[in-house]
Amino acid sequence: MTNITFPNDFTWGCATASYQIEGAWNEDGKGPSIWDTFSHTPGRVKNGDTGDVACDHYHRWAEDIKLMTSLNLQAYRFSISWPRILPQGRGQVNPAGLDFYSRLVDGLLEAGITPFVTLYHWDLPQALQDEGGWANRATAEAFVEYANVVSRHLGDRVKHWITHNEPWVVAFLGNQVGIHAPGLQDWPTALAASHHLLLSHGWAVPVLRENSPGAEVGITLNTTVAMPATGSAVDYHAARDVDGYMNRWFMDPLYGRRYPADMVAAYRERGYLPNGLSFIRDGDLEDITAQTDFLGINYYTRTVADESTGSDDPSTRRIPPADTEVTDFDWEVYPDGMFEILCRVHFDYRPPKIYITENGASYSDGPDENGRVHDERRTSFLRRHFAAAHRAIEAGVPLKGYFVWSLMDNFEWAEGYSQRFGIVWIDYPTGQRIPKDSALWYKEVIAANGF
Ligand code: IFM
Repeated sequence: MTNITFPNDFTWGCATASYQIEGAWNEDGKGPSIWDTFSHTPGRVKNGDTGDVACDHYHRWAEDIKLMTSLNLQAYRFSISWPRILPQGRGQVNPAGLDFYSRLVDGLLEAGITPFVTLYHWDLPQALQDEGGWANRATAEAFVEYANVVSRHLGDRVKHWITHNEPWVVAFLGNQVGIHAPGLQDWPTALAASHHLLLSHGWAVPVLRENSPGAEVGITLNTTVAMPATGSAVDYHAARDVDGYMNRWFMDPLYGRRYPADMVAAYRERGYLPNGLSFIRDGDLEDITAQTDFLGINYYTRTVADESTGSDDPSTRRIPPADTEVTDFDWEVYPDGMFEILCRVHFDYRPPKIYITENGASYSDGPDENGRVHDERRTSFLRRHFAAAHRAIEAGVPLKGYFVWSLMDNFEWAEGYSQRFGIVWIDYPTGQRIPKDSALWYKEVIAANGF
């Protein structure tokens, strides 16, 4: 393979999320989140795992900054726990919560690591879920209050803000498929939630700009590359349906195209919109298109769609292609999809900048007798995805940075601790951190700005 060098201003980082690493679920005035409730409900999470302790990052954050420094990280993407700041979702502020993130931000800046802050990575205050969660328009208003409190406090030092992480997951895995908190299975609820998530993003953008002068503001979407399983017309339509469900339903309104007409028609026909689009009020679609500085793309795998499930529900249309390389999560390894999604987003929607805000893989390799973790499969995965991203840059995509998911093994939602995405191994009983071989390789990539 020839040498690959990234542009001089390219940013290399790692990403995490509050509920997945912090622990301290009920300390220092934090209120309960929907993930506390969900994980404490028997049968919801594999092995009964919870985020109560997780990686104990809440107490080990200083050690974790040293770890990042040792790996040459230039940027760190983390999320803020809303119920640590506003235990009831709105109203009374918890100063201890703000202080925690303030110390973290100061520590990062002292270490020369740029903080990228995600406001919402799924841990909604339970008090807001009790009032209807994201299906309730008032939750979007509460989000703006939360964004205001956080950015007034950190906006002098944080200059990269991400409003939401993966609103598709929040709306649909949480409210339609039901495998994530709050665990509902109701299409109308999920569709209303998706709208209020986007609306809250649009409303928060000007607030963040006001409180954080000169900051870059964006949103992160999980993306897939949807392909038909065969050349048949029905599989073509299945793939288009998956693309509409996961990609276009979010990207189109964000970039001023309103909700995709084919999906609105399909959802009406299937009875998912019994009250039509009544959750959209005058001005909402304009508000959602608030000008952003970047789009965050999370890319993991493609979706090969087929019609044989016989279902109208796009969430059931993924078939794992036979004989392909998969991760330990059974997700197909498809690096070309990185190139394809980056080019598609750039040429179709033209965000001013793009960051890969997540990419990585779950492999379970653990320490050998010498305490080393030889995760060659992860290194190979990353190398191929970095190369695909580089190809996209050469094709003209304004890709400005790459965040590996994840800095460390952590709580993988409904899968608990059974899936390990980290480039750093976590020994959960002791909390010990061991950089895997992929982390040591990544450190060299960052030093060389390529490989
Ligand atoms: O762990 C998650 C993360 O929270 C959001 N994006 C996908 C990752 C892997 O499933």
